[in-house]
Amino acid sequence: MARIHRSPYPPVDVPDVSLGEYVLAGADARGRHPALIDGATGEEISFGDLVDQVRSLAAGLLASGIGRGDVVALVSHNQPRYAVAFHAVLAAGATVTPMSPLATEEEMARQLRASGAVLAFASAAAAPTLHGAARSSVPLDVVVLEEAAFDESVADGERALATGARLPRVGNDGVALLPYSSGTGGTPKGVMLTHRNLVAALAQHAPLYRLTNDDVCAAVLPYYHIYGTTMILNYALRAGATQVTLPRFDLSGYLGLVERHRVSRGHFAPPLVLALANAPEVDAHDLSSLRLAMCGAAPLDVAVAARATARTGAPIGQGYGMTEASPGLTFVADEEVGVLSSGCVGRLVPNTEARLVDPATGEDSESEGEMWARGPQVMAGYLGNPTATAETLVEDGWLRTGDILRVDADGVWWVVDRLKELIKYKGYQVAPAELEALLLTHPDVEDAAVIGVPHAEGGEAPKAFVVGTPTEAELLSWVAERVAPYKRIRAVEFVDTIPKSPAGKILRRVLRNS
Ligand code: 4UW
Repeated sequence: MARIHRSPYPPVDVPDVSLGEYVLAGADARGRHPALIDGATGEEISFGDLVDQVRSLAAGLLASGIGRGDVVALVSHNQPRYAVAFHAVLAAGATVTPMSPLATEEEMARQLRASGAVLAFASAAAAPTLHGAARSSVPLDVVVLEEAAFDESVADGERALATGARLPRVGNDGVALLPYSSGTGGTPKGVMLTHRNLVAALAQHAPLYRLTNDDVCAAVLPYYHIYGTTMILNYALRAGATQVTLPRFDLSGYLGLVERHRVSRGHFAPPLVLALANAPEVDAHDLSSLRLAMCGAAPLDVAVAARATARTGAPIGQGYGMTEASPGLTFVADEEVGVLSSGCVGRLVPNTEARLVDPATGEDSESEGEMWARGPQVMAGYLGNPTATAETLVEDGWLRTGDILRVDADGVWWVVDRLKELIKYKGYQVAPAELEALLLTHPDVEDAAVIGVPHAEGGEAPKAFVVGTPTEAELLSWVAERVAPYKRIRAVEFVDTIPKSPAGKILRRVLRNS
């Protein structure tokens, strides 16, 4: 018998509007209030300017033939224009596929091909790699966010609007965002998140995560990851809060930014909490503006969290979820941060149900098992991959998370273990299957398997077991040339054979215990 756990919060209404309409609803009225500030250059976009630029760029995109059904890649570090490009693509009726600007040419080419992207917005730093990807396999135009061509597209659109061009009604049933995730196994797949999924994700947090237009957020976690997209970029825009962007995380940059801009709310991942807990320079900064912080994307060590709180003054609450759930499933509500144990991940967000299924028996368990979740934030499926979709979205719309969770009698949840193959390096997804496939293309590698092992800075990191003759140093640098930095293999062990089941499946547990 299914044992269904339900959110303790009253259901929220998920309005029937597009993501852009929902997120930018109050923006016009906010006028000159700063929406986004570039922490590196000081460049600022107000809410009023953001709406104008989004509308103009959307009209420019429509005039150049981009619209409903098209996919546009967005490949950039955090900067204010990220928000303009993101919402303009959506306002034109098209879909954003986000990607790390540090991805290699082959990684970019793969996602461009798989998503069918017809245009890309890129940061100046990512543009050369993207041009390379476009030349080698996927012809597409690249508009660089920091260059004049971007301003010209906005100006073209402004003229088009002035002479009567209209933006389409976007609705909420289409795919707004197509991030890539390996889900519960295999290689990265396009996660189809509809406008409705993403509006729901924001609406579901509204009673729990109370940002106002007095809040200032530091956007250091990348917008291209679902945590950054939903919990920072779109949440802060909807709430009228100001977000200050940093191109990449470095502790000094972050601390200086909190102090200078009086950042009120922390959006953390475990490596940032670790740095706040340990680095001496934290004490040299006035962090008194930070009133509350959230953390997610990977397991948080309770002792480390307590040390970070002691030094910053900000209690830390966790959220838990995954790309396939837009991403939030559980969350520690503001008023319970510092009240509930910092090791827990809070309660089920509104309109969300969960089951705990024993992976050994397939039976529902009362308090611990693989979490299956259901709610309006759960993806429509994987693009062009009905097999993976059917394995992940099982009967009656339950999303298999691939994580083992526990719930107590008060409805408070803990992440206990990860069942799926995914490795999380600093909160970023690393798919073992992707690294294994790459290793097998090395001429001197006969067989290979990859697992996650504990890593001081990254939480965990990929380790390869290899049958073959290359040296460790050679193999590490060969892989490093071919993958984004966060996917690098950090250790190699040479073995005689890779343990496999009779069906040929790698026995990772055996490797883990070896
Ligand atoms: N504790 C332990 C956690 C936790 C965790 C995620 O890259 P993805 O697909 O997605 C994310 C989502 C992060 C996120 C969700 C909800 C939320 O409120 C928030 O802000 C505070 C951030 O990273 O990886 C999904 C996988 O990451 C692990 C877990 O294995 C999950 O399936 N994970 N959050 N708090 N592990």
